[in-house]
Amino acid sequence: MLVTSHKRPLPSSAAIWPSAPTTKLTGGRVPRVRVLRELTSEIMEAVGSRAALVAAAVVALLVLVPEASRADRFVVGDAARWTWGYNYTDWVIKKGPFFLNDSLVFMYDPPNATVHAHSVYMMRNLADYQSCNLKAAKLVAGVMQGTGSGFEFVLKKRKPHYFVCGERNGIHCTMGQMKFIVKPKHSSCRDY
Ligand SMILES: [Cu+2]
Repeated sequence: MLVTSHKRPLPSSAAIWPSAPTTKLTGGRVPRVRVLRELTSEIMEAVGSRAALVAAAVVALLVLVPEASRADRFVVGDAARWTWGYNYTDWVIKKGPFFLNDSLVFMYDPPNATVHAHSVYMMRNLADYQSCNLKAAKLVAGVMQGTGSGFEFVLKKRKPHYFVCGERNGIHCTMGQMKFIVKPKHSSCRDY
């Protein structure tokens, strides 16, 4: 029990029964309200740390859950997934706007005899993006990372993200249209 775990003894064993007549507690000299107050403070001390934790958890849930539940998850290309020839620039226009903490899921099969290998790179700037120049690009997900439930990229920064497929020296980017730009907006700009 909470009270017995406390190191100091309670003011009176009868105090755990606030409904008991006050005459039995102190001969009727101490008003019941004082006994109740002592009891309350004892219990508050005993459970104080736990109560604080619970309160903090409740506050955290209230603050975090609505925020987290507002983040959306997008499978890049929807049913087409991450593949040669799909127009991802159109897809972005159709799906946007995107917000901070939304996530993009890249799904693609590992390379085999019949399927192109794909990957995800991030270009450093617009010029590299436009020319599909991969020299300074950063690898985001390799050819094996799009399998299963896909590779999830969470939009954490409010900057333009220049995504491209880096396969065949940029040919998937230039000829295959495997490129798109996402600049997430701040979550407070969300309409709903
Ligand atoms: Cu590709």
